[in-house]
Amino acid sequence: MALWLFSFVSGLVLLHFSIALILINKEVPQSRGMLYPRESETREVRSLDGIWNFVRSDQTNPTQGVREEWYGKDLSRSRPTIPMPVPASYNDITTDNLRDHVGTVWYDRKFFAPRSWAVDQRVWLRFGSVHYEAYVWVNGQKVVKHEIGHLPFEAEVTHLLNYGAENRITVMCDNALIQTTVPQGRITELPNDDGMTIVQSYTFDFFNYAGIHRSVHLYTTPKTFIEEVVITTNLSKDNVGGEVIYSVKFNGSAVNEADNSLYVRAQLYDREGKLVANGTSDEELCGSLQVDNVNPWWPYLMHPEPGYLYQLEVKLHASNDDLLDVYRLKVGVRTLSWSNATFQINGRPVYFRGFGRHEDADVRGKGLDNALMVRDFNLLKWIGANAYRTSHYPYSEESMQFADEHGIMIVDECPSVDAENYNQELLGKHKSSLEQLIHRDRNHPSVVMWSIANEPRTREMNADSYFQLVANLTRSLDKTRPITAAIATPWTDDKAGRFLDIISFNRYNAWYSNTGRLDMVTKKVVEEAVAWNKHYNKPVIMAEYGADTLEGLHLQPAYVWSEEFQTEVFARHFKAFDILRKKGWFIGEFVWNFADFKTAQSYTRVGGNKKGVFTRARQPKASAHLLRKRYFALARELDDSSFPEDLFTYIADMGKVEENT
Ligand code: GCB
Repeated sequence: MALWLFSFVSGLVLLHFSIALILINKEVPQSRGMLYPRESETREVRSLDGIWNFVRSDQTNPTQGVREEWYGKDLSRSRPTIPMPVPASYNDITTDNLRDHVGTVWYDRKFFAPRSWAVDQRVWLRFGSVHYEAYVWVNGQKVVKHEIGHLPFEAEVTHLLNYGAENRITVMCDNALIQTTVPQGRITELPNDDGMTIVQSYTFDFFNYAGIHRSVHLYTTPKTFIEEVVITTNLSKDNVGGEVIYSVKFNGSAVNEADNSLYVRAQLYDREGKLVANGTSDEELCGSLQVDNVNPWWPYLMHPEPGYLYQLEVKLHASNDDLLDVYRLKVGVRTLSWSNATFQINGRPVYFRGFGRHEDADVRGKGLDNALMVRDFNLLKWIGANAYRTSHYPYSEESMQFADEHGIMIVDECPSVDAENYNQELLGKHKSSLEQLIHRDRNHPSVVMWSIANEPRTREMNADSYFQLVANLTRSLDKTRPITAAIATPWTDDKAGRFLDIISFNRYNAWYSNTGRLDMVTKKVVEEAVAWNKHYNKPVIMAEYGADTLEGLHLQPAYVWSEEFQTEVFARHFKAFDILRKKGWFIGEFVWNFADFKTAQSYTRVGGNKKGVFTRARQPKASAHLLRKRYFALARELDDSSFPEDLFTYIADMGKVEENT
């Protein structure tokens, strides 16, 4: 149960934090299983998405439902329920103040488990993500608890289901953030017109949307099944020969007890479905496949055929050759390498042209929305971006698969944002969030870097030992990708950069500093990037820059909040980036933000953060057209790609831009 609930119930002070002087490196729990649910000849997948029943607890009595065992019967028998879509944030669905509810809410729904599932199978219940903390019951029995949003979790429910009959699933979700959650927040009790009330606050700049954010699935596996598949890939120097190295774990006893010698047959198919490599594993269920004339995975615009994916078919066999389980996944063959000046993919230097983003939309909040996801990828490609950072938490698995398919590189960020008051409990959860993230995303070719935090307070006491431990864990889990963090602390005070491979910095010249002064951007950006590079001798990325912009507001000469101002701010940065690119170690530019997004209420935010290049409804502001020209110009200069036909508007013969060669 969330710590704050206990504090609440026992009448202790709600504000909980501890300051540990010495941070100890404790083991984090290891994730298991959680392969993305996919059908195969041995597996069935059933979606539980739809309209669920929903109840909010009284803010002053958040544990009432647990004490009164609301999970023991239909929720509607304890409280009047309202309909609630899954997946979606619950906050913006109703017309009352559910938006600002703090504490627990409850969901339930019924489903049938077919009779056929009773025989020789295992059944798993999997959540793509629930924010922030989830407690799950099936038919009144406790199934699983998971803390930290934006990450999947699952549990076996074989023994809890009524087969050929109706079942009930109940979820309690708690959105409270305190000083030991990731991210951190505070709960305070404040006087209001009716007495006292509970208020949630946080320093990070996006709305703390909550609920069942991603799909809920039931899926079956055989009794003995493929539990994990880990892929790494290699390329020969000339990029002609490829290697896919796999390692498989199974769960369950072998078919007969004496039979411990299971094996895996791995087959690799190209895009046309042609078998290009196959092999049999060793006793450890590991092996490698050699691919001649390989099609490497390339980022968008770096190659005429970006995002090339093979399909790997993994078949688990008993020693008598019986087929036990089949799982298929997409594989991109690529290599990454980095030095103190460059970042390379398949031996070619990469320059990132990207965005910081949010999972955020009208009505559904942070709920998975396929229409929005496809639209966003269309816009990313229209604008010529080749990368984005999953600021400030892991994005949906579906979007990671899409990034693989479309050749969009991902800087994969864990949910730590604005970390402060470093303490042992926070460290444990922060490390666990990275462990879960890497476990989930390690096989995606699109993931090219781990971001271990956004804007941690890295001048604070303990920041050095804290980030050393976080970086060490990340490296121990994955040596194939570099580590970064988006830092806003001035380089003079920063204590975390030395543990990173790539320095990313966030800075808002002409916005938060020297507001409105377009003449105070270029030099400052150059000076700061140079200082970071000198200080740490590592490649540098500008991970955030931008300006809030109200769509349709036009002011000439440029004035803050106008479309002219955003465009000018970008152009002044582009100039700095071009000076920096010549230095050899400046490897990328990420605009803040892809689209406007919702934040907590504040007098600095008009309906949310408006630094989007696109509106919240995903329409371009003036800056989008400028950015598009820049990103395609960079792609042409660096990656030899050609301009889209509609990049420049015809003006007159003299104004016509040089023909696309
Ligand atoms: C930042 C944060 C981001 C904010 C942005 C802003 O530095 O990383 O979460 O939204 O600034 O617009 O203030």
